[in-house]
Amino acid sequence: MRRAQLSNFSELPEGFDYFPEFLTRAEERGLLHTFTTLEFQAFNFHGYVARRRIIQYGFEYNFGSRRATATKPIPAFLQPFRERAATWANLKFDEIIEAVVTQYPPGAPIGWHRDVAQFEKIIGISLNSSCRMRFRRYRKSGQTVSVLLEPRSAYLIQDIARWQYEHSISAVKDLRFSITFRTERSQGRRSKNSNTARDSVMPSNENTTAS
Ligand SMILES: O=C(O)CCC(=O)C(=O)O
Repeated sequence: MRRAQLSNFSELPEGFDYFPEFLTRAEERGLLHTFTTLEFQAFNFHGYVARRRIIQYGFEYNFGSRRATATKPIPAFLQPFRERAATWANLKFDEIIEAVVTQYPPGAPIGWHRDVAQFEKIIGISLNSSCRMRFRRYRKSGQTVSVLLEPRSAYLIQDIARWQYEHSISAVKDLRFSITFRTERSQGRRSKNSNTARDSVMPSNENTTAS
């Protein structure tokens, strides 16, 4: 497994991993072309419409009902990357049950949040432009650390980085897309690093998360 040569990599929470050039340039071009055909939807968080737009496959999460329900299957164009992501994260292909493609127009951020508790591991792939992902302890004080996510790179968030930290992305300078793959969090396999009492369907900071 390759790791980013980043000066602050060692400061990032345990459970975060980074894979530069996870996609080839040709794969990135192909995906960006496919994305032009997708019908992205506004991300609506309790009536607040965020600037980023999304399309969800496999499962979709409803912030009103706080439930993830089955939706259209993960499409063929994402399958090779689902498989690659599963191999990198030591997962079986079908453990990845959800895929979200997100479009960030210039200026769009994603605010501080910990992903909803129905899901466990997160693998994110960045396309078209770079952005800065930040981490800080979830509902605790402490410093913020950040990592540059370059186009074609992937990151993995699991264990401590998944449950004891929240993350955000600063407003992007240029159009960015991401593919987020998530595994199911089974009741019987609750992470020892999670804190059930705090497994709310955050965002912990609704204003910035929905921005
Ligand atoms: O765009 C990304 O890479 C991050 C997405 C994210 O944090 C989320 O959808 O919860």
